[in-house]
Amino acid sequence: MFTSRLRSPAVTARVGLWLGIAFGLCFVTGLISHYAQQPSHPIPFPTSPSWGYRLTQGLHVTSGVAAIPLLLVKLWSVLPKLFEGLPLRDPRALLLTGLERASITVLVAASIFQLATGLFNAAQWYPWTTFSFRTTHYAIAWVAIGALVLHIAVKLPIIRDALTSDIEVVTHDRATATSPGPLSRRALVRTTFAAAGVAVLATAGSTVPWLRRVSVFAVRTGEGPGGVPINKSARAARVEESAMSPDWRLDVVVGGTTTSLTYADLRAMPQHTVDLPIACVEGWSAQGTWSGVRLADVLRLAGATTDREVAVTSLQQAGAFRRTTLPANFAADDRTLLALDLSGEQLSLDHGFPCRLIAPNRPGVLQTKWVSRLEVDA
Ligand SMILES: Nc1nc2c(c(=O)[nH]1)N[C@H]1C(S)=C(S)[C@@H](COP(=O)(O)O)O[C@H]1N2
Ligand SMILES: [Mo]
Repeated sequence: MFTSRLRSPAVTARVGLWLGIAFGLCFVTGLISHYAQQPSHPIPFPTSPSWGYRLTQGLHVTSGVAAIPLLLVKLWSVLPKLFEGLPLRDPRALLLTGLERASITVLVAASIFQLATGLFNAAQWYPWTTFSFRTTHYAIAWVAIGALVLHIAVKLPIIRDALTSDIEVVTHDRATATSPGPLSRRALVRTTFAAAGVAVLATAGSTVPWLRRVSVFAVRTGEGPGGVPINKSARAARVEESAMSPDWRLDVVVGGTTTSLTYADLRAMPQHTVDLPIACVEGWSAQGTWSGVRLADVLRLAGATTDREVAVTSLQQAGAFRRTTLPANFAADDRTLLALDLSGEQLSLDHGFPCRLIAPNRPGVLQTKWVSRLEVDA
């Protein structure tokens, strides 16, 4: 069994190096995304650059997708290890081998869990109903990265050796790995990197416009009104009636005192235009030209100062994103609008009519649509 010379540490180390880089990038950008979505920030999350989250979340999803072929080939290359016998006679060696295998089991399980749940989430397929995606994906990320660091530390000597010698060198090969495979090691590694490259192109298209045509994996390639895709429709959010109602008001509650503004009131205020992206946590993003009123102007009109966080509530009655918290530095930023128009046209119902929040460097999931209420402490 397992006689192929392709299953060699020389291959494992090369693919593993790039898998490690992809995991590291994915981990760091994931931490950023998790932090950005916290309701409050001990260290303020910056509002600039406006495209920051677009970049980090695009990298997060892309590096995660690239990791899939890398992980598959890496696991394939070490498969024989699964069948190696345990050193049963030597208790010390048995303990060490046992610990190493346990840590690898944790690493493999956590990695597969992260890549699978991430992929499902990006495809907007939620087979899980019993746990929160974000909390779980975040917790297991620490498990995966901890196990990865341990794994690299244990394997460092052999990794260094394998990476500094020619790929065809057989020093670290198993004794039984003697038959040449159907392709050379170099070709196998190149094919693996090419597969990761294809996966990157196929995903990055949801963020990079000119790549859209080749992006078979990009989940939201359909153009919506104003060149911005639609995530949740007004129908799905069950707001069609309330959003179209002539009774719609924007209630601005400042320390218990409510100021109600009509749509015409908002239209009569000074209008501003900003170019800001919608950058979805699922990895797709699109730039839009938004016009409307500055959130800070609305707050001041209602007698609020702009140094407080703002609770933003949607007409939507159910769902996790109906109510979001806008940190004080976002509320004060001049680019943060209650948008009434997209691309010079009245906001479509699906993009959040009568008005939606649009702020710089903010996860798409927090760019609340169909806003009906703002609340600030006095
Ligand atoms: N009320 C409400 N606002 C919402 C959502 C929602 O489900 N309900 N989805 C959010 C998500 S996940 C994204 S990515 C953006 C997408 O905005 P768009 O549909 O206008 O592109 O809206 C956000 N605003
Ligand atoms: Mo989103």
